[in-house]
Amino acid sequence: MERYFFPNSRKVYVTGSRPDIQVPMREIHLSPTTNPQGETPNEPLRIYDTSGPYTDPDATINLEQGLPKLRQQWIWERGDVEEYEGREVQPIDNGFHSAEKAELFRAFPKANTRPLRAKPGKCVTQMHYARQGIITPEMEFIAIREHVSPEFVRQEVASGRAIIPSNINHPEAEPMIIGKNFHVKINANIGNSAVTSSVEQEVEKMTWATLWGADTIMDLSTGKNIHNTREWIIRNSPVPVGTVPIYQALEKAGGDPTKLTWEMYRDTLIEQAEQGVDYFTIHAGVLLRYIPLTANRMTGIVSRGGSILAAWCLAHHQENFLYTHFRDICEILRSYDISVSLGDGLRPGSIYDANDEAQMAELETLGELTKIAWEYDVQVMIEGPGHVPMHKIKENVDIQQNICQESPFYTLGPLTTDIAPGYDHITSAIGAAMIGWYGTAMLCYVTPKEHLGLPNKDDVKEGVIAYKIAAHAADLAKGHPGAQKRDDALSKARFEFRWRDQFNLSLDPVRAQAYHDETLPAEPAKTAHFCSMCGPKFCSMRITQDIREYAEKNGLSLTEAAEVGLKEKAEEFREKGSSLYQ
Ligand code: IRN
Ligand code: FE2
Repeated sequence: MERYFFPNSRKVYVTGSRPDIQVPMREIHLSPTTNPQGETPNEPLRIYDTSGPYTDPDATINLEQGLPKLRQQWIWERGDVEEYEGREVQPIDNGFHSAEKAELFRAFPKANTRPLRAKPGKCVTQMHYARQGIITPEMEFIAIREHVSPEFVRQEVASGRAIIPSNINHPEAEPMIIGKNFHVKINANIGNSAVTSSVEQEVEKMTWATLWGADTIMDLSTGKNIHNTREWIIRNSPVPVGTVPIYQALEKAGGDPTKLTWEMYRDTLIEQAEQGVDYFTIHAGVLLRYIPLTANRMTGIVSRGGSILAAWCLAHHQENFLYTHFRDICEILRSYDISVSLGDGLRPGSIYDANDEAQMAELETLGELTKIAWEYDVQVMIEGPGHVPMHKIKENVDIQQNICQESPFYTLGPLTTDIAPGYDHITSAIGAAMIGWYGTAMLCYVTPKEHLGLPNKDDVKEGVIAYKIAAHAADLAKGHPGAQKRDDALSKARFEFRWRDQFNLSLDPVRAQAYHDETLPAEPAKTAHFCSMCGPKFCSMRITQDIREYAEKNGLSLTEAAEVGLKEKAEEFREKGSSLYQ
């Protein structure tokens, strides 16, 4: 596979209290500042890095092997897990008749390794350990990543304010945390209809999304090859993987929601649990009595999962089986440490429907389910909208935080207007930045293809970058310690005309340089004290530097220089008399 490396960057690992805690970071190297006195070096900058071993030139990547199982030892050490037979791996029904296509969807070579689960009567969730006062290696890893103390991480997880999605069957993932007192995270959805892509392409979408900064990915594949595609993705993913299990259950029901059963769903949960899915979106708050509340909406039910469950509830005139079986679900989740992301099946799908009764009714139920999950030490986050105009965003967070007792909020955008199909990464990044600032812990990206079609590679990148901007803007506004370092380093490089450093410190160095080179491709332009935007005469930064140099040459501070300047001007005026005004 093709690998990408960021310019002037080096992968570094910070070692924790034990040698197998190796926290990855990207170190960006900068050129020195030059001035008449000589050169002053600029410290390299270390940034949070989600890209995994793919950006480490020393790491060998073999997709057939999967990534190294960095958490394996930690999981075994706790003494709470056992290996077991697991489910029989399903026969591969790839739905294709040609051998060539079948090869594209072949099973992962190591799919038959035995899965882990909690020993009888044990709970293996990070929340469980946190509540017992235990700081796990995962927590310490995160503390180093987030520049906080391990004890702080433990407290946040114990209280339910933060979650560490970390299935014991996904030991390849680098631990990360989702909670309002940590960096705002972003999720990228990948995987879709299996007809249009192969497993290699799906794996590549995952590595591509994490390269640009996705903190988690969700595999939303539908179609007949879900199991295999997911196996390839999980084995090679350095970030937690989420899914919406009702999608696969629906495949098992032949695509007919009314044929779904609890047993089908439960088996799907276990199948995915054994593969290592780190969090499940579960639409357990779509209650039968809430469905009529959507009748007068502009856009009805827009959640895929929500609509499937509404169809089932109405057809059987029974309560949502995810709700009635929620305790059974928690029993499963706690034996693998899968976090639950309580789905917003009734989220508004238009500005018109924002913050309506159906949405708020479901949220009440999600609050109730949060408490139940916590009884089982299951880690929980809450999904939120959707489409919401700016003035109605804040109350979403306030109400969620209140009803769901500060459990992490995870929102889709929200889109702040409906009028820009083709640009919904922008309409939604505006909402995402705001909602992140108000306390949302993770932002689910939206690509430019939203409402229009399946995102391609470029769309995935556009979406991830738009959301990186939103998340980082939120971190700054929240005063997250250290968040501003990168801004300051970039601004300084910009002011000092260290063009290459400006590119390299940016979220997309390739684009930054390409845009610069479009008009000034020559090498000397990389140190020139202007760019083609204002030209040499009108560069404000250059003029500012001239002012500073003028002051320095005359041995003055800027304030003194301003005073001297004023005096000179005043004298000039006096000499010329009133002639200036005639
Ligand atoms: C996030 C917040 N609200 C919804 N999401 C995401 O939307 C969810 O995590 C999943 O990735 C995607 C599709 O959800 P529905 O349409 O099945 O609800
Ligand atoms: Fe939408």
